Amino acid sequence: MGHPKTSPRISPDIPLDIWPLPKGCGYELQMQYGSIGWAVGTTLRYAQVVRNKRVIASIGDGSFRVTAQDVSTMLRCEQRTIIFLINNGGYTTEVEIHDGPYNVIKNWNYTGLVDAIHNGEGKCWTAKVLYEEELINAIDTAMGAKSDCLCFIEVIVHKDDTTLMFVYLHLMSPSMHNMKD
Ligand SMILES: Cc1ncc(C[n+]2csc(CCOP(=O)(O)OP(=O)(O)O)c2C)c(N)n1
Ligand SMILES: [Mg+2]
Repeated sequence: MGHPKTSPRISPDIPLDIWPLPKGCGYELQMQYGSIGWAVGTTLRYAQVVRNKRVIASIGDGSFRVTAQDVSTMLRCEQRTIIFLINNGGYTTEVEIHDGPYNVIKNWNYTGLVDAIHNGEGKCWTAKVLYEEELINAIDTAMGAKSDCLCFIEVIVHKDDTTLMFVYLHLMSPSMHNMKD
């Protein structure tokens, strides 16, 4: 969220090219800060500032596990955030830059972890999805029947599933993949 005394930024009239957002919809990107683990704490704070809105967060498995305990405070504060946990089994961004065995991380049951944090106190709903139809159903539920809950949707994707930006990066700089220590 940047400086703690500032409010979340409001997106400009011309939204991001890659993620067209409705006018007036704020957003924050981890790329500005460059540290994994940032997104969970940021989501907590953001939701606390914009109580009249619903925050949607998309967080990688490697990043989420660094600061996962903040979900506990989100529940205590009765936040209704929707978190998409992108589980691709490791540090795919790092794989694209410099591959190595250290980019594979021990897989967790992320929905199970959030269920354990929930522990029956507060309003929380979790789902683990593998297919597009399941994802669509989960979004419908999060926006409908569970709109009063913190919704945590773990999306299982292929380990090489990455952003278009990295595809471009590859095309422009194929030598990146051949870097040696
Ligand atoms: C504190 C910190 N440690 C290490 C890194 C290096 N790093 C950049 S991206 C990344 C992997 C993030 O993994 P994940 O959140 O699962 O996202 P994915 O790349 O798999 O989509 C790492 C370790 C970092 N940016 N910040
Ligand atoms: Mg990952």
